[in-house]
Amino acid sequence: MAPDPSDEIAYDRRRLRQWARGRARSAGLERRDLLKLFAAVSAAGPLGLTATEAAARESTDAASPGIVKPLPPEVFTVRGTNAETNFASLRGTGLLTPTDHFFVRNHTATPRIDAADWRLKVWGGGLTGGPVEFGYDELRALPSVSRTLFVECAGNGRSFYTTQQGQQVTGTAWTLGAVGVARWRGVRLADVLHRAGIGRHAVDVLPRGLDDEVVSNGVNLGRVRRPLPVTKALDDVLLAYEMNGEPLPPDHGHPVRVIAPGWVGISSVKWVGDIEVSDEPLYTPWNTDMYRLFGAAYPPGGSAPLTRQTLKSAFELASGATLPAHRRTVLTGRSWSGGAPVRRVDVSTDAGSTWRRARLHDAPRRGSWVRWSTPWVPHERGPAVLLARATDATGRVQPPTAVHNTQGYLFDAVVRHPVTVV
Ligand SMILES: Nc1nc2c(c(=O)[nH]1)N[C@H]1C(S)=C(S)[C@@H](COP(=O)(O)O)O[C@H]1N2
Ligand SMILES: [Mo]
Repeated sequence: MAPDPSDEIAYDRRRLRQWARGRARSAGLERRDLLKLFAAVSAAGPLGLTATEAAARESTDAASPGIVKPLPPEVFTVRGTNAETNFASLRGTGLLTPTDHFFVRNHTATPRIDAADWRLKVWGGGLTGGPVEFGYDELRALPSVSRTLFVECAGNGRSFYTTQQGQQVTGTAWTLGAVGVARWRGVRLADVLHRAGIGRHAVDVLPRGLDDEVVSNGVNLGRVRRPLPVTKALDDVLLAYEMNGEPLPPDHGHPVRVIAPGWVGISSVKWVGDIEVSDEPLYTPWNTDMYRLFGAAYPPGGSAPLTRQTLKSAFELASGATLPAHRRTVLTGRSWSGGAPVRRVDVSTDAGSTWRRARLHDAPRRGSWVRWSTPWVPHERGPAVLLARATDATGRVQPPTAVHNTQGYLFDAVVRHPVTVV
């Protein structure tokens, strides 16, 4: 269960007051930088911090987004420093997203890290003793676990707030391809934390990436880092070193990344270099100004920090695809959720007037997606709108519209997929 948002807001205000009095740490941000940032935030409106993404976009030349793997245009749409998977390219690829099709979301650029030189340092006041280091081979010698899980950006589907609901949002204009499912192998973060001597007084666990520091509006936000509550960290989080049976590739966190099942992608810190275990709540830009919901439907201080991803569906078909009239087409797609597993998917080929149940090709499973299909013989030539609507095991159904938030996170509405019958 997410904590009560009002508690979170009170907590943040308290932290900011403490911090302003110099009593609380700002988790690596210089005080004068934060002041500069707050000034920029107020000048830019309520959400200046998403300028991180804007800055990343501006400073990027499309030909070199800082991603190592090839980005063929049939597979990826490059968006600044990021690459979105084209859903049409997943048709026929199996349950797991092939690694060469897996989306990449980088705040800066993929670093090249040699596993032989890599060390993981676990440190902080939430340990019963001093810092403990692990090398790559030591980590690989610990008991391993393998799990099939998606990683999905909190902003996946963001562009539909604008194109479908006419609302303004900030951030990378993803369609639905900022998600992928892989088989991750690694060690339980809990095992590492226990070996490092985590104490009963630990509150937050803060993994930090080894990629470059993020600079936004001239303010150095430091390295990508977002605290996990100790309950999540000790529950099901992995430190993964393999993806789909191979060592993690550079773009996805080589040599080791965090995988936080079901949670917003930012929780799954790549290229992890150190983990602070704290005996007090930690504050970073990634759990305060970013990755919370702000807007008319939310309290002035924003929602609680985001945890789970929401319910979504996508067709494995290009937007605006042409389909032959009077011929049988098999429509395919995938649905997924960070909450209860998807139990049912309904498809409409007439913009929502009638629906039929799609056939599921996978058993509903938590933290993964289900593939589905339904045949269609279109008879009328011209434009048509396809819809896919998932229902999860608790009976939750994708709504017709998503509740707006200014940074465009967690879009959960049914997406209108235009096609042309020829
Ligand atoms: N160190 C580091 N970790 C990171 C990021 C980053 O830029 N740096 N991006 C995060 C975000 S916002 C997402 S959505 C996922 C994307 O993982 P992928 O690139 O392997 O698909 O990684 C997360 N972990
Ligand atoms: Mo993300």
